[in-house]
Amino acid sequence: MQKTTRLIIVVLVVTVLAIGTVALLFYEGIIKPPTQSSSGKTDYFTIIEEDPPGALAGMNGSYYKNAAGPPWPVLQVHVGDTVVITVMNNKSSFEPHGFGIDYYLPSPGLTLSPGQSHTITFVATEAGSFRIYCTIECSIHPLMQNGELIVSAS
Ligand SMILES: [Cu+2]
Repeated sequence: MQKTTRLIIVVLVVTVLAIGTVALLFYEGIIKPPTQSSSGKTDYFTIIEEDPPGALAGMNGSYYKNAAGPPWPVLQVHVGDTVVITVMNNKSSFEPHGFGIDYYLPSPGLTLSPGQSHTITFVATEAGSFRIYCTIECSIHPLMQNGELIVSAS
């Protein structure tokens, strides 16, 4: 075999392996495709969940709000924004809590043990009001059903 032919074969093999590796990393979710934000804006939120008597009991203190009153917590974004929400079940909690958002993170959503946190990222593609709620039966469940994500049409 000629030297040039051997070199071409080596280059081809290395190229195929490199493409295969990148494809595998995408497939395994290690490399993520860029999120399609059309507004170029990113909105960051933190939701703390915990049991009473913590100051933020429920979701960001929803335990202390009237369950029939206005929604709490309320997250406001615009269509096209990238939304980054970090949800944490405070380590002072004695039980798991859940987290869901109608349409964007439907039930079963997230389940977080005491001390666990999780960050979700999505693009707000759909305008409207979406309920934010706990997805698992916890001891203060009714007081964690009335959050709201408001996605305004730009
Ligand atoms: Cu619950």
